Amino acid sequence: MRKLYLATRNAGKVREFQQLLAGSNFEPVRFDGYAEPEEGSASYAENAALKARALAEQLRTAGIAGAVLGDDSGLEVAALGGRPGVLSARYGGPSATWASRRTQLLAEIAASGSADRRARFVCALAYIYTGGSRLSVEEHVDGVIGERVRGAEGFGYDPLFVYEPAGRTFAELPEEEKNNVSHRGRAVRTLLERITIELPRNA
Ligand code: ITT
Repeated sequence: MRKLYLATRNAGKVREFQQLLAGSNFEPVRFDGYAEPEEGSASYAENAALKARALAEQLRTAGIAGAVLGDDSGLEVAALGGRPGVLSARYGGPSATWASRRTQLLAEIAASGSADRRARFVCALAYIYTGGSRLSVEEHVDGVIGERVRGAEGFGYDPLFVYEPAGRTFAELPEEEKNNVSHRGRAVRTLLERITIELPRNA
C-alpha cells in the first residue's frame, strides 16, 4: 500500500477519494501542513498541477516521500456561457456560503432568460510521484441544473446538479452511485489505468 498525499482542503473531495481509491494500491492521506497555492484562472489542468506541485514541494521540505494528487474541478453552466467553470470555488465572492452560491446561481440562470439547463462538472487531476513522473487527466459528466436544490449528500453544487439517467441530483445519490458516474470518479479511474500502463513500477 502506497501513500497518496491529497493536495486539497476540501473535505468533500477527500471523502470521495477515500471511497474511489479503496481497493487500489493507494492509501489516500492528508498532509496537515498543506498550504494551498494561489489558483489561476487559465485551466483546470494548470490549477491541479499547481496544487500538486505545491504539496510535493512542501512534503520534500518536510522530508516526506510519497506520491501526490491535485484536483481542480468546476461546474460549467450552458446558460452562463460556461461559467463559473474554473472559478467555481470563488463564485459569489469571498464571503459567500454554499447556500448563497447555489441561490445566486439559480438567480443568474433565471436572469439570463435562457431555457437551456445543461451543465457539466469537470475534474482535472495531476499526479506527481516524488521520482518526478507526472500524469494529468481530465474527465467530465453531463447533467442539467434543477429548478431548486434537492438532496443532502455530497457537497458544493451537488444539490443543483441533476444527473438525468438517475433522475436525481448528485446530492440525492448515495456516494457510491455518484462516484460511479461523476467527473471525479471517471478521472480517478482513468488515472489509475494510466499509472498502470504508462509509469514504471512504483512510479
Ligand atoms: P481545493 O482547491 O482545496 O481542492 P476547492 O473547493 O477550492 O478545494 P476547486 O478549486 O477545485 O476546489 O473548486 C472547485 C469548485 O467546484 C468547488 O467550489 C467545489 O465545491 C465545486 N465542485 C467540484 N467538484 C464538485 C462535486 O463533485 N460536487 C459539487 N461541487 C463540486
